[in-house]
Amino acid sequence: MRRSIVILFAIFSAVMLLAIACSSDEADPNATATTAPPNTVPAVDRTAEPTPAPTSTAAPVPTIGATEPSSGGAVNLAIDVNGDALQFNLATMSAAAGLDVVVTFNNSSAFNTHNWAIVEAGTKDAVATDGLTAGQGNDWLPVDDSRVIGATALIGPGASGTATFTAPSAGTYQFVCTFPGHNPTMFGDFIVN
Ligand SMILES: [Cu+2]
Repeated sequence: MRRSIVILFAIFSAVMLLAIACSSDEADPNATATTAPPNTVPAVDRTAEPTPAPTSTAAPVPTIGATEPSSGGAVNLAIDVNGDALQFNLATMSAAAGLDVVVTFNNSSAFNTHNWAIVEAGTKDAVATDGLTAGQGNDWLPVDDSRVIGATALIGPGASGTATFTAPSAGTYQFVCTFPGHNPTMFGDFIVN
């Protein structure tokens, strides 16, 4: 009897040791949590994000010109504004020397009154300043001024008008709107070739 108790105790002890051993071998959920990689947010590669295109207010810079008379012996050129911005829709116009030129200025602005004048190179701001003295009654243009080769009258929003002149000798001239405050941004080159 005592022997059997010793055997039972030995078996019980073995089972307990086995149980302890097994429990230590079992995967510990807490242990896996501590050995798991830190719960990090994937880094965003911001250099891969598209860069927004810069918003530009620059006007398109097309060119129109003619070296041959369109019809009736005159060159017909058309120009407009860049919406309601104080800009023409053309950066450059051209015509051949000696030709009769008719520039039709269609002022499609909803708000602004403009004019169009071709002037000697480098004089667009001085002409506009002298146009202030001449006043609105003279279309904001100096009267009988040799720097002004041709010009339209003042043209209200939605209206159009023309300037007629003979293209001068070859060279680069300027065109400008002399309405007060417009000449800093509303101008371009008129190339006579
Ligand atoms: Cu203007």
